[in-house]
Amino acid sequence: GRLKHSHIGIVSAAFNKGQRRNGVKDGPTVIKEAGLIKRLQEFDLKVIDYGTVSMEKLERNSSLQLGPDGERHHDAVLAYNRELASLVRKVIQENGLCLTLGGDHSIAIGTINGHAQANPDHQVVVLWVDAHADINTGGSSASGNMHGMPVSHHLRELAKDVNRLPESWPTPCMSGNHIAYIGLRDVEDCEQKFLDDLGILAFSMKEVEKLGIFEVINQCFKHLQPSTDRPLHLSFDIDALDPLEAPSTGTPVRGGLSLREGVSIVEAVRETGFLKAMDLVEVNPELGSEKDVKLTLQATKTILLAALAGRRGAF
Ligand code: 5AB
Ligand code: MN
Ligand code: MN
Ligand code: MN
Repeated sequence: GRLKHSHIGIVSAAFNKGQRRNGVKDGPTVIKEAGLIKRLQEFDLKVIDYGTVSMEKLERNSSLQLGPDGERHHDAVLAYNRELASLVRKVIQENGLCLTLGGDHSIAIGTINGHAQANPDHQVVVLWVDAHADINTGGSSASGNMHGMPVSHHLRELAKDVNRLPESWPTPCMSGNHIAYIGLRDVEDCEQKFLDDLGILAFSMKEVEKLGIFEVINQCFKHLQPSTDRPLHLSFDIDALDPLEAPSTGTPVRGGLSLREGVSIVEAVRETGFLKAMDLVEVNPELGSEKDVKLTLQATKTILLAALAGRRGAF
């Protein structure tokens, strides 16, 4: 049945090797220091902090290993995500809902895989809220940064284009009709071709502007059909929001979602009753001024409070 979200497990994915800026690994710490857990507890949520999946084990071998198609830190990114996936699986099994704080967006390789592991008999469906499509393969990517590639790792249709660990991890767990996007405005030509060829439902800022945010949200849910048999995964990249709302992020793109539109999306996600995993990624407290960081953390907390407690209001 519908989840009441009375229990939430939080995982900190302090990871930065999916892109080139160090500070994004401190996202989980600053979000938690901003009082997230206490605030959620005030709304009668049972919150368990599962701690941090750290990069330390990987750091011994931190030399830049390129994957077969030039993916930067390829094996480190996948090894980290394999460990993250096990924890996310456990947290979903124990609490029914896992919030993962990133870290860069490559951590969605692990969180979605872990979500699928926790629901082996069901089809996980994904709502991806982002300025970017993050569907590059090693071969299509110009940057080599794996935070631009997590989606391709999960798609059966792109299976042969993705380079995996020797044990062939991660196994693809969904098809193009199991993901929908909101907020896109910086999509590369190769990525647009993947979206078109796979018939993926994607609402760019242009469609948000034209249709309005509620029509966009409704069409996403009509398509994804979240249910007991189709648990919902929300992957929220803070750069989906306009940089005026959330400036402290590595790849800001102007002309984004207002905070109000972001809140409307996550409120609707919560109201489905089928949210089982959420990622909040790409907050980088080393970027911008003190004021920028503060704004970004306020926006992040507003999104999380609305998504998990169904509340608006000041922190
Ligand atoms: B993010 C770009 N498409 O592949 C690439 O922030 C940007 O997780 C990726 O959405 C942005 O490098 C990744 C140019
Ligand atoms: Mn992005
Ligand atoms: Mn992203
Ligand atoms: Mn980014």
